[in-house]
Amino acid sequence: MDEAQVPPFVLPELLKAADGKAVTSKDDWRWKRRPELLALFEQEMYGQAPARPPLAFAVLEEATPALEGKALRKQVRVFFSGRKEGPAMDVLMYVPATASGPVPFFWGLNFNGNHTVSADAAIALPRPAPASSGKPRLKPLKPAERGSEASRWQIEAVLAHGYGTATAWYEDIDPDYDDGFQNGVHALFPEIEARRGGTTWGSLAAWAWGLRVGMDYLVREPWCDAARVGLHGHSRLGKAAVWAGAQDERFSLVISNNSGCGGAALSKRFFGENVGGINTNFPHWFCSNYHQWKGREPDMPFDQHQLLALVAPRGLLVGSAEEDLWADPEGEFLAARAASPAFVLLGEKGLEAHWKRENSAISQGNPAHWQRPGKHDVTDQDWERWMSFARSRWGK
Ligand code: GTR
Repeated sequence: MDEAQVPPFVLPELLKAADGKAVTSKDDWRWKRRPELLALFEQEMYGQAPARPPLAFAVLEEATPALEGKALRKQVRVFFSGRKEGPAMDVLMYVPATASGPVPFFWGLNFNGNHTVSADAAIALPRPAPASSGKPRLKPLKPAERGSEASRWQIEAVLAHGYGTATAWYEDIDPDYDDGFQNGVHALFPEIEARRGGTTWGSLAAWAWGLRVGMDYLVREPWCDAARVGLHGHSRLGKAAVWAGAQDERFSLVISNNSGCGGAALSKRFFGENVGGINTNFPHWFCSNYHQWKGREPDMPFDQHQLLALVAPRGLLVGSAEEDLWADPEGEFLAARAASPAFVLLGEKGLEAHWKRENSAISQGNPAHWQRPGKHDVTDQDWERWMSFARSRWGK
């Protein structure tokens, strides 16, 4: 990965509609440009998801004191079929024990099961994936240890700031391997699978759909102040979070952490992971139309700044890590900056900073970008920045 190899590139227009007319007002954005960009990303990249089911859930655990009295914990199974059966995700929630009413929530998927986000022994273990008629996994899942990813969740710190936190295991929504879309939520829609084509949803769209189903639950959850839900995701789950947050305006802010190619990073910089590589390594992530852009980044009629702009005027924080070159920190920053005119059009401050290779400061305004030293990960420093950004949006 060599910065000198980055080709010259021109980004597709953000504030010009497909008919060539300039987008100059909030109404132009809302009624014309935003829907056309959403359709573009749906058709060319992530694929089209079906309507979400009517909410169906079962309480697995009622409010229970947890974390040495600092929290209340609750666990709820949210079904994807619209009935209390079939594929479902288990949502784990904590709120501060001192909360006297609904609190703002952070909501995000985890990689290895709810039991990894805290050493709390009462967290239900993941259920084994149901037997599927698809391709079996090449490698079985490694059993993950309780609390093994606690550093990525910082639950005590989140609670100390007065916020709630909710998470579910992403493989409850769709197992992350190329099985021909026979398992997970794809299997719930055989009529879609029977005519799978270029715009049919892949796994990222399924995870994004699951995040939105989770929001369908959170708006009904008495613990949650549904007007202040921050959606966050790291890496592939950052890609899913950005797509869900772009589509669903109920999320008051969106945090993309190290989401890279197919997430916050510009594809046309062709630095780090690229469209060819990601589709070869993860053929099930995107819709098959996206595969046609393998090696053709210069011809792509869209790029990720246009996706980030769909979050406007809600809060958007793009997080990068200095050593995470695979995700292209500079491409993540430049995408946020190129998305900024849409935020400004909608009354936000925008992102005016210039790129710095070593830049551990958060840029002010919205969208915001933050880069910390270190590797591809989520750290306590990230969470402190996310929470100060949330505080700037949500108030006390
Ligand atoms: C990598 C992939 C990235 C990123 C990452 C992750 O293998 O190339 O796009 O998604 O996995 O999710 O950890």
